[in-house]
Amino acid sequence: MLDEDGRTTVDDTVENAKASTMATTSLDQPIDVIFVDHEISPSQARNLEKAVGCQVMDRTMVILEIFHRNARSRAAKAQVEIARLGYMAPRLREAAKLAGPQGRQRSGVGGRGAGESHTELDKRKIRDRIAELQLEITAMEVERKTQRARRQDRQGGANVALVGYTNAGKSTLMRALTGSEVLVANKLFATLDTTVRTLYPESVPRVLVSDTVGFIKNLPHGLVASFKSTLDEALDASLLLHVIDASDPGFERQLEVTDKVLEEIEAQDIPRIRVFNKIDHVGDHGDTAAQAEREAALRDKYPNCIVMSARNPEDIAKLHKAIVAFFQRDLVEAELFLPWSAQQLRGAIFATCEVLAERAEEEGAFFSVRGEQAVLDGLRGQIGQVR
Ligand SMILES: Nc1nc2c(ncn2[C@@H]2O[C@H](COP(=O)(O)OP(=O)(O)O)[C@@H](O)[C@H]2O)c(=O)[nH]1
Ligand SMILES: [Mg+2]
Repeated sequence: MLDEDGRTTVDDTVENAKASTMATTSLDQPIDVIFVDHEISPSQARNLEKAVGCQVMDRTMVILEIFHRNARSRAAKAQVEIARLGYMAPRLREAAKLAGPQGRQRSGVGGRGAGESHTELDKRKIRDRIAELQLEITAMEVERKTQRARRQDRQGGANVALVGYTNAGKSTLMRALTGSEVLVANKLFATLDTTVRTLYPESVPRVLVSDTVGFIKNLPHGLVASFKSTLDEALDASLLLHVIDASDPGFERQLEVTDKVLEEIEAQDIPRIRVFNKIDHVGDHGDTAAQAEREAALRDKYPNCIVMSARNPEDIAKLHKAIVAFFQRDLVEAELFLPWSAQQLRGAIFATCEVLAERAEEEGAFFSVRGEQAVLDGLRGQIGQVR
């Protein structure tokens, strides 16, 4: 097949696509979209779409879509929009070119200046919008730095973010750590974003876990900025779980890339636990000797790391424990006395502290608890007032 400029293009892809269309059609399952794991030119995409009769998405577009779904902060959203506009601009031109002089597609809004084609107008609009977004981002960056400093001062919020290469097992761990049944059951009512959930079983303090978009190799150049901005939430975490696929032959390189990006987004000072996942997948299936060897090497090289398999419930429990231990490192143990007249505060004690033991006496109940110093002081104050 030739594209508009007469160059040979995606012959094989089209033939394969046609073949797969037919194969799938015979199964009575129409194809909605074809993904091409490569960057393709706008004209290639058009030609492919014409040939196979369904939507075609290339690698960049799929990645953009993922970023779009993962962008949470205003800055991240703006950054992703810039990348999308940059991606769209040449494609609008292409659409207009292919539609021909009469059948120009209406792809913009608003009136058109004298002698200006829709495409030129769209191009100008896109440029203006990008400039506008860029200004917004600069302003937001300043604001963000202040907010972050304030958040760190407050020290509040036990947040842990899962970061690492794509396919390392982040989402699997996220589900395991937060309880998938709970998830499904809660979905309709969940006010939290789909990628932020509570650590389950719940702990004191309550820990929020967030999944992040995975790192990938061959990230298209134009997407670097938006990728980094989708990692914003990692910046707000007080603990990072850096998940690494220990069974991937290239895991050390992936680990370095992740470390480097974390440094670039200024997350290098956030406490971090390295989680070497998929240990069950090292060597041939069930080759426990190879697994033990890899585990020993990892422990040697990365002190304090966790070596595990997301498929092993005991390992998940261990990881859960390590997370809770991290957030409980500043907790103090104390004894609270709650007179019978102040029993309405019982719920508050259970909600804010870990209750180690409870003992009833004549005048009231004694609680052995573990909690944050400030919380304990607050409870004592409240009890004192009721008395
Ligand atoms: N064998 C094995 N496979 C795993 C493990 N953890 C995750 N996987 C698989 O690895 C693939 C990628 O996992 P996913 O959680 O989507 O990775 P993410 O891209 O980091 O979110 C999935 O097919 C998982 O089932 C593990 O500990 N052992
Ligand atoms: Mg994932």
